[in-house]
Amino acid sequence: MQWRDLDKTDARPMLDWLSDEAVTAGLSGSYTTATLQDAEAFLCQAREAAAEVHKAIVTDEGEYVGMVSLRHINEPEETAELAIVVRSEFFGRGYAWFGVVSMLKYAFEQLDMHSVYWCIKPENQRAIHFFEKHGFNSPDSDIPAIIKQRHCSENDPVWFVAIRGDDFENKLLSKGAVAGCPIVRIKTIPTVEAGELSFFEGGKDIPFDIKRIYYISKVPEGIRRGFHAHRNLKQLLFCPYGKIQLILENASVREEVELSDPSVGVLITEPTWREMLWLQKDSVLCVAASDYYDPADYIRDYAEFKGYVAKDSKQQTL
Ligand code: T46
Repeated sequence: MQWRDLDKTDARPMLDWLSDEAVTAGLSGSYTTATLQDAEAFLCQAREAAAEVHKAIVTDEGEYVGMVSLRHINEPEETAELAIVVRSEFFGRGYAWFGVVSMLKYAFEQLDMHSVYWCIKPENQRAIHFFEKHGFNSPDSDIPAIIKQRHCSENDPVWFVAIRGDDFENKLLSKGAVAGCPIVRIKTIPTVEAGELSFFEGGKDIPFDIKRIYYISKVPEGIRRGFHAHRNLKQLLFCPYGKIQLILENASVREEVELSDPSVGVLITEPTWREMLWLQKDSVLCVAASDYYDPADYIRDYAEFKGYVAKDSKQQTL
């Protein structure tokens, strides 16, 4: 996934989301009557607007996915407002997160902003859940009056903020666990101007002896794998190259984490449903496992998994 400046050829795919209720229902303003000329006029204006930055989010193949913007860039106050929109066929594939992270980095690193704000209509639960899941929130009282004022016609918007210096990419990592699976730092030794070396030792750095190592490579972007749990197998998963989203579910929660740092891994030692989404082509998923390959250890049926972990957690509470 990539971003680039807006281009006039974006008008047609833009019209796609402008006429898509699944996207526009969550936005303020009415777009149902927008025409190709409106989209072209917007692109023309957006490229020239002062105090605004707009970027197109595109696939590695160059297909237009959506748009991310910084508006009301206030240099003296070092504040700006963020907006993002993604075509519905790209929902749940990591593009929104990519757009948000890229634009926040741009705001803090290139434009020297201090705070970036955005608000979501309360009925847009999908977007609210998305930002909360990534660790963002903000009490209403933290929002500067001038920014709130611009949204006074909206009913009780839910506010979010990112502050310069926030480790927003790793907010979830700082939680320490995903669906009960610990997120672990893998020992890593930097060598001056020659990269870094990471290592872990079975039984010492991870709570099991390693009987098997496997890795998954050459996966195109957007592909999902996994969709199973293990009864007994314990594993450490890490991504030495690229970016992979790991979706984990235990008896009570379903959570996700992005693996992109070679010195971060996720330890799965309890029966946990897993799905892996390749956010970047050619990313590599490496796994150190506590046992030899055994097809009988897999639970590949989701309903069976839910029954299996429900029984397990009932036993633990008895
Ligand atoms: C897991 C996630 C993270 C073997 O023959 N030996 C092996 O050690 C493994 C791991 C797989 N295989 C065979 C079984 C299938 O015919 O390789 C084929 C692909 O395996 P699968 O569809 O299970 O791959 P993923 O990516 O869905 O899941 C894998 C692991 O299997 C699983 O244990 O936790 O990665």
